[in-house]
Amino acid sequence: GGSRLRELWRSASAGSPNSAVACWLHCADELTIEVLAQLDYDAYVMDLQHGTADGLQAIRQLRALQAMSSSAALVRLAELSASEVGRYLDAGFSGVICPMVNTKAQADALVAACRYAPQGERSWGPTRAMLKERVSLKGYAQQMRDPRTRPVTLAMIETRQGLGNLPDILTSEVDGVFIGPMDLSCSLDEEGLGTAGPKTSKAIARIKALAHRQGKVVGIYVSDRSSTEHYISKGFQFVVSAHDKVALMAGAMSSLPRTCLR
Ligand code: 3PY
Ligand code: MG
Repeated sequence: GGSRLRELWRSASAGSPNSAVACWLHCADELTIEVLAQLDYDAYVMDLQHGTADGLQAIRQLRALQAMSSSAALVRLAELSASEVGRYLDAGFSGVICPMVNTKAQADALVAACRYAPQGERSWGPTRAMLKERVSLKGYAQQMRDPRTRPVTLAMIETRQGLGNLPDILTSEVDGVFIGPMDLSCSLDEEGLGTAGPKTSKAIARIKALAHRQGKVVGIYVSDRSSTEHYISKGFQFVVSAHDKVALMAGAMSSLPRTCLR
């Protein structure tokens, strides 16, 4: 799972940033993820902030994915909550994306929630994760300490405050930052939502430059091929390119008889 992302990132070189291409799930449904699993994205993200799944359903989707695929399964949390982080890691998710990380203290709390003492504050109880990995208690504890196999942590930078505190946030031990262009453009009071506006695109370039200077992974959320290719070519290592909801609509529209096109 998560180690697949880390291997990809580790094998990156100057000419080849080895970007992970990810698929985002808004729909709380197992079949949807089973269909999209066929395309073998590097990672699948279950969105507990804006999707329709609750925690139990996200775990059902995780099982469905893992039955068909060895891709990384991540959750986008509804909010920064150590108990939620623990619950999803215990279920076998290999990483977490935390929305609205605005301060270094929040980034530190995210990392602490993913690590056992003395490095962090995660409570012991990897109920399903251990079964999935087929490891002993000791083996699991080792995996969680090993920088190659421990959970992937991505802090979302999507507010003016997060942008202002970015140099500080980047001194935390998160693996990287993940840009939410919708909230970021809102927060910057941009004319239109998304990546295109001048303030937002400048902010995106700044986030990337600062994060890469600090040796962190940078990710971004887009939803079309040209933006995906653009950010891959710019060296972004985690690009969300597909969404179940968008894909479903595009697929249906592609077969709609012309007489029904509005
Ligand atoms: C944003 O663009 O604000 C996101 O959180 C992506 O879902
Ligand atoms: Mg957002």
